Amino acid sequence: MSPQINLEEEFQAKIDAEIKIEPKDWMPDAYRKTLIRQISQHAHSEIVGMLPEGNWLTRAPSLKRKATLLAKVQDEAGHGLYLYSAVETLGVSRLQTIEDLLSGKAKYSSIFNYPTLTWADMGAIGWLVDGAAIMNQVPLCRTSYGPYARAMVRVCKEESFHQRQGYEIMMTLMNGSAEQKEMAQDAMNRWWWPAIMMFGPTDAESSNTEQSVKWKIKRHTNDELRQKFIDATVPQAEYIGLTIPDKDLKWNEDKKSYDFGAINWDEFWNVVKGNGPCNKQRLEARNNAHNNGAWVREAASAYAEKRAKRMAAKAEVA
Ligand code: BYC
Repeated sequence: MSPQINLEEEFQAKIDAEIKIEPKDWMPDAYRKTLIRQISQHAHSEIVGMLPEGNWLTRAPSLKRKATLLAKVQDEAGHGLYLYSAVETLGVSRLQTIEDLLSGKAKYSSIFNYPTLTWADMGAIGWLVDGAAIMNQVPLCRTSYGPYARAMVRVCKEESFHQRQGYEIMMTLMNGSAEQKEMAQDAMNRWWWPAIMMFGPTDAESSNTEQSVKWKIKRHTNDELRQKFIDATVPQAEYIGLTIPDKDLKWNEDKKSYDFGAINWDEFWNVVKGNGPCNKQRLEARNNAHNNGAWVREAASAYAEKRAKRMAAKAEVA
């Protein structure tokens, strides 16, 4: 048996025994590559995900709403930072990872390429988008790569607060005037299907799931998580009087879950390929933010250089 095969078998045995893989452990190149891809896409999603909600910070209907939304958007920035740190432990530089986003080479979640047209969209995003994120990310607290799993624990606690604040916005609107109810239903109509698509292509079309499940990077398939999300969310919608925009949605007593209508995969791939309603706007905003922050990076690295020289001179004197 070649030493490589031995290493791979030992690696898989560790995964099967639920032992976490740590940065300095041996890992197959493909495992490292998959993690770099998934964690960096996840980090980019958190950062780009600040934009649609950031759009409403100056127009929140009260000081309390503004403070809550501000805290949520800041949490997303924090999530991005933990995740960029986790990617760095795999041997890629943060700058390279960020450049891949800015050039359009790297993917980020399709959901953030839709516009936020009304205040109710803040409710729909918190409830549905963060709700979908929790469904996907709670199992990631047990993902096989240690730094990713540990980052996800705090992320999930915060996502849970985000989901509740979103649902509470929807509930308030549904207890309000006819116009407010209409606004909430309109947001539901626009965000439901994109939220369902967030889980990624069907298992039959998903190129990465089988191997990622074997490596316990993913604990569930895309379709399993999508179904769990639908089953959990339909009663929440019914409770506050919202209608799910899917005429084929129906409880299936045999499988004890909901059947649902066909997903528009052409729309999904179109958005993933960069042609969604806001893709260009999102990348432009990120590039502008990066360029406007150049002086901060220069100042910080000049200071670091100066400090290193001072320390070296001190060491010489001593
Ligand atoms: N959008 O083989 P598959 C958040 C790509 S942030 C765009 O199933 P995988 C939040 C996929 O990358 C939410 N692309 O892939 C933030 C792959 O292409 P590549 C983000 C998508 O990786 C702020 C191809 O399609 N969450 O929650 O096994 C405010 C085939 O797919 C999407 C995460 O990133 C998509 N929706 O499974 C509020 C969680 N779906 O890379 C909320 C971590 C698929 O081969 N990520 N693609 O060229 C994951 O769990 C997995 O990466 C996915 C996809 C389930 C997303």
